[in-house]
Amino acid sequence: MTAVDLEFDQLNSTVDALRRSISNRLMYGVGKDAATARPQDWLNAAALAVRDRLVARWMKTTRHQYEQDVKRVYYLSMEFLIGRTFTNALLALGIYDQMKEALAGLGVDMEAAAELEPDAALGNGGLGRLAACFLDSMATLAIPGFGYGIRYEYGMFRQKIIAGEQVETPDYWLRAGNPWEFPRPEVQYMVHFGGRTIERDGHVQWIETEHVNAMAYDTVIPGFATSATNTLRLWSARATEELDLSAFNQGDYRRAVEAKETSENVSRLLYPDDSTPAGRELRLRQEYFFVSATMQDLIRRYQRTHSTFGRFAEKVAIHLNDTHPVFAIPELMRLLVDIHHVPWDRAWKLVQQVFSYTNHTLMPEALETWDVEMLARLLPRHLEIIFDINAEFLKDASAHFGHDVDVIRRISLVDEYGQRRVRMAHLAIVASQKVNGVSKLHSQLMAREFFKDFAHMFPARFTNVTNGITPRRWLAQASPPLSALIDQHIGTHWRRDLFELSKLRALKSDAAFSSEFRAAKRRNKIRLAHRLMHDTGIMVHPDALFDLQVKRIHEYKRQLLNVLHVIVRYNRIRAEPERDWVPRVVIFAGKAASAYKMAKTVIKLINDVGEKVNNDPLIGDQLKVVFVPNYGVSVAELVIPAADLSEQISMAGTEASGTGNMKLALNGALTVGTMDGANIEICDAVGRDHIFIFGHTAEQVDDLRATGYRPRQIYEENAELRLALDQIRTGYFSPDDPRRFSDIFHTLVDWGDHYMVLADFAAFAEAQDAVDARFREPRQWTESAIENVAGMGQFSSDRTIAEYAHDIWHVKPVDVS
Ligand code: 26V
Repeated sequence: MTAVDLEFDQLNSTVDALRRSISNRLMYGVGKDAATARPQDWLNAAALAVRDRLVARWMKTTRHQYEQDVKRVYYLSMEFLIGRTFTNALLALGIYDQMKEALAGLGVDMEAAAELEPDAALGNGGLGRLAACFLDSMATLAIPGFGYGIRYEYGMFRQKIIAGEQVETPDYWLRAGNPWEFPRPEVQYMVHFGGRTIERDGHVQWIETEHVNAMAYDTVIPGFATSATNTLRLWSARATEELDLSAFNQGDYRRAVEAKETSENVSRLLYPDDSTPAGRELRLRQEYFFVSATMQDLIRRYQRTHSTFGRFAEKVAIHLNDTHPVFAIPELMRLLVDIHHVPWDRAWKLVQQVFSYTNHTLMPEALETWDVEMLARLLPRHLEIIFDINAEFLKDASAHFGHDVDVIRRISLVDEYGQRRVRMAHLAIVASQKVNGVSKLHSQLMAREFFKDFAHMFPARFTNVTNGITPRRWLAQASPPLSALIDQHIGTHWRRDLFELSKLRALKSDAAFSSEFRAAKRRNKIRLAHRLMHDTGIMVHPDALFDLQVKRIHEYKRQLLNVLHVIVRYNRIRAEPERDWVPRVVIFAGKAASAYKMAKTVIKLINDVGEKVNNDPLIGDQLKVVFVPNYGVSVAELVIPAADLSEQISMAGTEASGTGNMKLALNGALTVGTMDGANIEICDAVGRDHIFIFGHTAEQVDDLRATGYRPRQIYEENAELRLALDQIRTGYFSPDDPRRFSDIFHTLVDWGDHYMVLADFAAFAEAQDAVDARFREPRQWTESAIENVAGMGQFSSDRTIAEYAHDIWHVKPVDVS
């Protein structure tokens, strides 16, 4: 590479310099002047001024990575739930106050402008947000990590609540442009579909395919307080010229344009469903589209500095965020064997050295499989490769297990029962050098139950890496009052070393600190109360206990358990309105997959119960029920810092980890939770006295199921619960449509109560009574809250990424000095 020495402005970040940059960017970047600029234009100009300051670091990091010929991590994920970038980038650069002042000098209120930035909502929930926290941590730790995914034009749908029901509207998040991305039209790869395979000169060729180009868009990922800066590369579908021309030459212009549109659909929208594999061809195309481009890109990058594949495994680690990117495995095999003519055995060895896989859910309905017939039609070469991998694997398995047909049938990559399907998790496990779960319990269940045959064959492959969250976004950015208080007492270094928070333990009985801690929480509660008033018209009192359950709406997460308790509480208050109740605001937020009827009914039930409770003059401020619409990263940043209580009440054994549980505890909320996912580790970290644990453990759930679970008996024997369920069944909350919720009743009482809501109800109600008792003692409550914050060190995604880097990827930080 030859290069001239460029002369460009070295940008400093004094208030004056920033003001000048913003003015320049407004004029020359956005094309407006102060007279015509709308708030959105100011935001874009300011964002470009920030971006300019990141770019020099970005170039430098890339150059260092190249010069040091570092091993790189490719983090493949269908979802990256980044949220907003502006404030995050300001904090990473340490120029928040300067920018605020510079904008104020230009007559712009920065915080108001920041609210105009749309969320990059390119994900459904936990898995996507985890990927975003990981990008933040990889950059902060200077790990040479690339995120790879899809640049969906439509992200997660926007949720409106109309007459208590979820209404989905499309989220065209790119409407006002995206100042954080760089289009790279020069980086395009062709991705093929369909066709057939032939053998020629001893090599397989995949011919007569249709194709689409994948074009790269790069987003800068700044590390916090470091010049290390990484890249998130997202692919967008572009019609290939061949495709345009073939129809055009035949004189059919309209068909040519239509074909172009159709081929570009592949990156159009995010599948808004995390509950079932939407058995859709387009989803399969998406998965293959982005991994094919990614594998081509990483081979090209490797080949820039290496002439053979001899050092491939020393320089490349590829991580599969769940099974969605698993086609990367046969695709890399295809590229190595068919295109680069690496012998099969050697290619397979390389593949097994570079891949690793994280499982994020054991819910059987979410484990991906693909119909063999569809694969034969869309990806015929990949199906052959998968069959070949399977044949060899089953040979090894027979050797390992003896000829036990049951085991062989269970572990085969192909489910032969009924319509043949490829099991993507099995392919991921067979091809990966490490496979991990996301909490201790989840990893145990994986190795001992769900994938036990694999764990028997490859014991060293299975491991645990408990999830984490970035403290930059989830404390520093989301809660300015609490961050400032912590800074005053223990300094600012906790942002990079979250274990520093343990120093707060020494202050837990300090009366002055406790009262400032309470004041910080109160400010966050007031901020939320204002927004609730504005958005929902519901007035809540900031001295009430703010009780949050915020997450995707799903039966296994048991929002219904929470609602049942709300109803019981309501009945109790109505029976004795004069008693001295602990006032509560029960806040729900979350989206339901659009096809998930039961989840949508649960949203309606929450709103109907809220309608009744909130308007009952007997109740007043003792109880409020609020559903906050459109849960996503930005809403989370608003509501989480305002929580007193965190509901983590999934049936034990179903929530792989949870990360909202960590965000809430980090913000000083006490958890009421089951022994599930990372709750168990949170319990260990904060101490049994500072968390409200209830309900059946995973083992007890199994036992109960084995001995015969009878929900109707619980219904009959618990009078308070029976009343609540009867109210649901008979239309007490839905007088306009008394049978609206009868399916909810029957699901719980008559149809098996699959998630054992009734089995845990009594224990849950008891735990809630203990919550009330503790909340009556503000000093004790605050002590527990401080213990929670102090115990969160291990839940930083920096710790998580350090473990991946050391134990799984074997990568080291790049030296950026
Ligand atoms: C599945 C599918 C199927 C096809 C349609 C689109 C789609 C999108 C996502 C999923 C799987 C979602 C799995 C997931 O989000 N798991 C969550 O991962 C978190 C991070 O590890 C973890 O904390 C949560 O417990 C787990 O539910």
